[in-house]
Amino acid sequence: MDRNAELFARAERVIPGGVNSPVRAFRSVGGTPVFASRAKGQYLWDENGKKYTDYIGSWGPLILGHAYEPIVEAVTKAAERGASFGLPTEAEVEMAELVCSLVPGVEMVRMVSSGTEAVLSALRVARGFTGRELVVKFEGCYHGHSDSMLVKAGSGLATAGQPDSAGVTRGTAATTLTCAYNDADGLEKIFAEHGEHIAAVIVEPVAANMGVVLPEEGYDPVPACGEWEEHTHCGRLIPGKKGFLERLREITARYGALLIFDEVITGFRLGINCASGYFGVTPDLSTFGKIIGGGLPVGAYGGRRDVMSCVAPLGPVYQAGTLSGNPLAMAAGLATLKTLRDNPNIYRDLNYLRASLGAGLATMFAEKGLRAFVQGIESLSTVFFSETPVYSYADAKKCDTARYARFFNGMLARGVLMAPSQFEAMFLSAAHTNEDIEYFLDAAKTTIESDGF
Ligand code: KE4
Repeated sequence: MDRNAELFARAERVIPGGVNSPVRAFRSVGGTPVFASRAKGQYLWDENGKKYTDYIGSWGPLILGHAYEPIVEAVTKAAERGASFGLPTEAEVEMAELVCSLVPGVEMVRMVSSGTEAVLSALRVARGFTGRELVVKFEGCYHGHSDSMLVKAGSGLATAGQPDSAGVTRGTAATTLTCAYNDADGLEKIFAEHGEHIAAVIVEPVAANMGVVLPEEGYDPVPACGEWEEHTHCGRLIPGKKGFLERLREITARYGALLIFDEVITGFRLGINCASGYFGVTPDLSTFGKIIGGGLPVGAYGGRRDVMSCVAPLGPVYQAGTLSGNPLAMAAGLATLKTLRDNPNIYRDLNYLRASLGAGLATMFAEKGLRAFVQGIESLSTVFFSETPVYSYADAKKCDTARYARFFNGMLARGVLMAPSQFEAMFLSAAHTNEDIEYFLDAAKTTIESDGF
C-alpha cells in the first residue's frame, strides 16, 4: 500500500483536510500529498522511500538545506540545557543584536513564534503608535492568517476590503484597504481619500505568495520567454526611474503613515541585509519569520526605536508569547544567520543557480513555443504558465493553473518536488548544485514533451 495514501486517509479522519496547513494538501495540483519521512541537504524522502530534490524547502526557512549540521548541533546542545524557561536568555539578546546589526532601520526587535504573529503584532504597534485605524495591503500579498490580513479587494479602488475568509467580521475587514501590487498611483489615490486615517501600509518587498512578482523598481518588463538574459532581477534597471517601493516610502512618509516590509520570505533570503538593504528602501517596521528560525518556529518584528518603544512593558501596546524567543529556536536561527553572515558567497552562488534554472527553462519553453514566464530574484523563482509577464495579482490569476498542475505532477513523478501551487515560490538552498539544476531541466524537458502536457 502507498504509505502516503495510507497516512493521508488516517490524517483526514482527525486533522482538517488531513494537513496542518492548507497548501500541504496538494488540492490545487491534485493527487495524494507527499508525506515527508526525512530530508538532508537538498534531498527529501517520502514515506514510500521515494527521493526528491526539494524546492519547497519548508516554504523558505531552509536556505542552508535540510538538517544542516551546525543547526542540528546547536539545537541538540540547546535542548540539553532545557527547552524553555519563561525567562530571558542570552541567546535572545544575541539574536536581537544580530538582527539590529544586519537590517537597515531595525533599532529594536521583538521575537514571536510565527510570521503571522509578527505581522499582527506589527500592525497593532502601527495603530498604537499613530492612533489611526486603517491599514493598506496589496492584492495577492499574503501576510499570515490574522483577521485583518484575510481581506480581499472591496468593490472599487479605495473602498474598504471584504472578508477573504469565513469568520472575519465585516468590521475588521472594513479597516483594511487594498490596492493592486506595483500600483503606486493607486496607492496615491487611496491616501488622497483616507490618508489621515491610515496607520500603515504593509507590503511584501518582493511578492512571493502569488508566485514571485518583483516590485517594479524601475525595471524594463520581464524579458519575454526565450529572451532571457543574465539578470539578478527580472528586467533591466532604468536609472533614475522611481520604483514601486521608493514610491511607497515617499507616500507613507508624506502622510505620517508607517511603511511595514513583510520580510517573512525576503528576510535574509534576498541577502544578509534583507530587502530593505537589497533595494535601499528603509521601512519603519519589518516583520520576519522562516529563515530567522532556521526551521524552528520563530517570527519577529522590529524597526524604529520610537515606534518599538510603544510595545509592552515599555509602552501601551500589549503583545506577549509563552514561547517567544524560545532557546531551541534561537539556537537554530543564530546558527543560520551567522552562517549566512560569514559566508556571503552563499548568496552569490544561490543567485547563479536560480538564474541558470530560469535561463534553461525560458530557453526550453521558447524552443517549444510554450508561453511561460520564469520570474525570479536571488534564490526565489516561479514558473508562470501565463501569456504575459506577471506584475500583479490580476496578471497572476490569468495563469493556466491546470497546466501548472500537469507540470508539477510530471516533475513530481521524476523526483522533483516543486511548490504544489502556481501561486507559490520555489526556494533554492545552499545545498542545491549545478547537477540538481541540470536534473531539473532534464525532467522539465521530458515533462513538457510528454503526452497531454
Ligand atoms: P507563518 O505564520 O506561516 O509563519 O507566516 C505567515 C507569512 C507572513 N508573511 C509572508 C510574506 C508569508 O509568506 C507568510 C507565510 N508563507 C506561506 C508560504 N507562502 C507559509 C506556508 C503555509 O502557509 O503553509
